[in-house]
Amino acid sequence: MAKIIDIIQRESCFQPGSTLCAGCMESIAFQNIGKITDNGKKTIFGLGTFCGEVSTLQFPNPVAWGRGESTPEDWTKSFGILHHVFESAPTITEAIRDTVDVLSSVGAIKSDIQTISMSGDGGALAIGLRSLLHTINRQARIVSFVLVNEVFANTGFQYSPSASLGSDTSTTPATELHPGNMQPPLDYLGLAVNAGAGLVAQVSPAFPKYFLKVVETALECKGTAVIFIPSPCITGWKFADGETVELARLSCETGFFPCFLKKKGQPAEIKFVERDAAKRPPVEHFMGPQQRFQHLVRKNKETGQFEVRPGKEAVVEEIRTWIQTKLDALYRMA
Ligand SMILES: Cc1ncc(C[n+]2csc(CCOP(=O)(O)OP(=O)(O)O)c2C)c(N)n1
Ligand code: SF4
Repeated sequence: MAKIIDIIQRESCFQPGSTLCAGCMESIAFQNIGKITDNGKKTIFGLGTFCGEVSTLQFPNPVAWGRGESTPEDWTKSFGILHHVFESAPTITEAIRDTVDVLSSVGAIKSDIQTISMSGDGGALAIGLRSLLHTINRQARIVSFVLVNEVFANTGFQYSPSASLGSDTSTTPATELHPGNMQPPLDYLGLAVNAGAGLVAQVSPAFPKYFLKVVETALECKGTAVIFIPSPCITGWKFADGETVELARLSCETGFFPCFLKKKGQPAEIKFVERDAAKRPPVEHFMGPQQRFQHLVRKNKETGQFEVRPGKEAVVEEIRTWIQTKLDALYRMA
């Protein structure tokens, strides 16, 4: 594994010029992925339509992708990007992979190329779930990143299948009578494992060493590697400036988004979250700073602590049960 100190000095492929919201986790993730992939191999990305695409590729406005001044002739530094439809990033990246493999087999390409797809969770888990599952089933040698912000952000913060229980979205609004989204989130880690992925992981730049280790491992995977990146969305989740990374850390430690790694045929690894609820930070620590949960959790003016709103105990208990059930299932894979 490369050392963090060496990675920091590499060139990212994600540069100033995007219109992602200030404080968006996707920007942090892209900068990290950009540096990790600056490893002497050419990289081609296949992007679906999501915030990470519509806010970074606005031709003729500045395009945020690019590694310094490198041109396409600079084989190892430059990289390619192909934007395709919302739901098909894994499929189109698989096509790029196949093309690369054929060209390599006839000697037209001399050194290996890294092929990486990127989608939002709406693109990968709602309309594009078939694309993702079939790519896994075909064992395509790509790395597929899914940026999980729990909503269709760029089209108006509608519910997505990964939306947390109790979250207020534009299509599952929290009202006096209704506690927000009560559809249990899709078990996307289990789905990807059971579909036969070569590697399935959930990691966050909030844990940078582990993020680096997992992405480097995925780049070496012989089958499909799927990496989910929980992405606190400052505009949709409505939290204060400067809390993005802290919320990403808490999202793991409270069990909403456990860090997870499973290589095919090997036991899973669960990191930075305790199985025993009593040893985890309370869910209120993650929910409290976000307005999308303000109908369930409030700040106690006297103590300064976050607490469950009177009358909402049952909903929050359901959230705790969902987390425990999910963690138990992941630990069974360990
Ligand atoms: C077939 C199709 N349906 C709908 C759209 C409109 N659309 C573009 S992006 C998007 C939602 C993207 O959500 P997600 O993948 O979660 O990414 P995010 O915006 O949250 O980053 C939708 C509905 C589309 N481009 N194509
Ligand atoms: S809406 Fe959310 S995901 Fe989209 S750019 Fe803003 S913070 Fe990032």
